[in-house]
Amino acid sequence: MAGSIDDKHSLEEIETDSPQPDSHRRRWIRTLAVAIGGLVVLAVALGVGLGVGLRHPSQNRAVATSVNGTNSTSADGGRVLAQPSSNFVLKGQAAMAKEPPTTRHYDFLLEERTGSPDGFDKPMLVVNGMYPGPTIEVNNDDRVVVNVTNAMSNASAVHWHGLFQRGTPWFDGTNSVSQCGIPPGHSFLYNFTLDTFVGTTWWHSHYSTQYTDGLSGAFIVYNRTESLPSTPSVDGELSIQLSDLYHRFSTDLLTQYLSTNGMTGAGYSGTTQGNEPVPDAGTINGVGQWGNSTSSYTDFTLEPNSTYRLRIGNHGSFAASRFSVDNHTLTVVEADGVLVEPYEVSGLVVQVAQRYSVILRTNETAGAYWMRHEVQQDAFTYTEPGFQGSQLGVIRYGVDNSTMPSSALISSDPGSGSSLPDLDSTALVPYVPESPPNATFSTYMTVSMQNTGNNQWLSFVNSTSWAPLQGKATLLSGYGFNAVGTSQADSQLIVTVPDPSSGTQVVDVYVQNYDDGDHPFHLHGYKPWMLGQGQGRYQGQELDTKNPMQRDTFILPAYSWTILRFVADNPGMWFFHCHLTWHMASGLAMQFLVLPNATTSLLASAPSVLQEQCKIMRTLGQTVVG
Ligand SMILES: [Cu+2]
Repeated sequence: MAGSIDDKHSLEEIETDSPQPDSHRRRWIRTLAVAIGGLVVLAVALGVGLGVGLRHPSQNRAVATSVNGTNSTSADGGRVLAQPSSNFVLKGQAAMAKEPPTTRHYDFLLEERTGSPDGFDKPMLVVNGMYPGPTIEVNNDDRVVVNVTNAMSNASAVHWHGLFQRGTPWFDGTNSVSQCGIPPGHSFLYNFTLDTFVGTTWWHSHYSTQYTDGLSGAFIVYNRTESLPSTPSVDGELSIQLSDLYHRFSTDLLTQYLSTNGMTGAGYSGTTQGNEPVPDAGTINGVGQWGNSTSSYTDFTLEPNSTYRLRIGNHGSFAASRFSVDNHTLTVVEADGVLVEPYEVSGLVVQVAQRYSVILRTNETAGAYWMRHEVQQDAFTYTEPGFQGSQLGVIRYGVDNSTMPSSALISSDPGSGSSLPDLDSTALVPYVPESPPNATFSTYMTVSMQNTGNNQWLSFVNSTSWAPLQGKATLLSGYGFNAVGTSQADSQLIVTVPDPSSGTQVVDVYVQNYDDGDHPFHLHGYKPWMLGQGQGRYQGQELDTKNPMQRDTFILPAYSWTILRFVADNPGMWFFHCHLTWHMASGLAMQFLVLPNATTSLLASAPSVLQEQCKIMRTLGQTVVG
């Protein structure tokens, strides 16, 4: 990917509502032509998809589909396509702020294709033929409309991570919670506003382990009036998407992970049941290096003596990601959409599903530098043969766009050129101080992983190991609405936050992690304050109620307590779960039903396609694990 900063067209975006200035007309026509072409492909794929999905509607279809590319719906060999540079060279806040509020339309075609992000051919699930999928860039006062067409052989759902979905909880895109899955061959129209969310986030499939196979992309919400702390202006913005990479299809891995044999077998040693699948490699913006395939790198050619905002996300499934750029320090200015006091680091570890913005200044000697993604191995419990955790990309400036960094440095990280330590995420301070109100409602939960007999390991929140409903969704099927406190029917642990007699409920969540592993938990619909955390048990330790950090994704460390707080003013059914795909699929999830009366009122205006697709899913009888 040659990332010229002049190349800012977006092939995926069809802006129909805003007037097009003359200077943009040619670009717009080209975009429209591409869009029409895409719609033709989409229509063909939809037709094929309908055939694939509904040929045997009464047949019980297993989710573990073998995807080898031969059953692809595409007419171009079924390979993952090359990326437009606009997917990673962002329009940026300054340019976007000049555009009037508008409705931004996107078409997402979900397909099975063969890709080789690191040179190893593997079955993938991708949007519009690309891995990562299209980057969504919007202003905070825009409306977003995404028409998702499922041309895969399994159902799907697309989640917009970190967004609040205020007033539209059914567009949260969470299988078994906010919808029943988009059946194969069907489309679903997501239509939502951004509420108060601004910053860096991402979208991904929230159906079983599908995003592990490639269904993810960046989602940037620009704050029209934002000014970064200590950074008067930036000259460019880049998307940096980090991920671990598995060569095997995720449903195969999941089946083995949940089996009584576990991840054992040929080539593995020293494993025990319950150990999570270890990835083979990692990627930066969908490109990695593995085995003898070490010559492809994602790259950016930047302007010298300029300031860039790198919007970094870990879109992976299991491993944390360390990011650094040789000979450059990075200044952290945003975490999960929250501006933070500038924090200069040599590198930073991004936990699964977390995001950061860092400032990079191109003020070193003109040249090419490695950017590094070091796949963190802390949680690995066995050795994956051929594992390649050191992944590279290129940032260059003041030189031509073919200049490469020294190959001698590939295996010899020179560091940032400073003695600065890496980011300590617990030391982040919100740039705009805010103190949470006092709590009115408290709930307590434990997180653990248990051998449930015969070496079948499952994950538990309290005494419930979550499993997805089939052809039902908790929000749409009344789960928890008549409950007081906690309910756990059908493996759905739901805490119903009661409607307050007056004012708004403020919820404290006490979580005790009994497990020996760290878990990156994500709360949908909210961005809770992190009031406190510590080893062992909670015994009344003082909480941080003066400007605590707010995050939508945070680590629950091994053998620790964590206390979160959120103002329960967003009606809906909100998933709270470990973002490691293997753990979610083995049950590490619960739900908050917030404002049940207001949610019931809202549901009267939910689109009928939700219930229609639930009915189709019940007819298909498609079973899904996790
Ligand atoms: Cu976990």
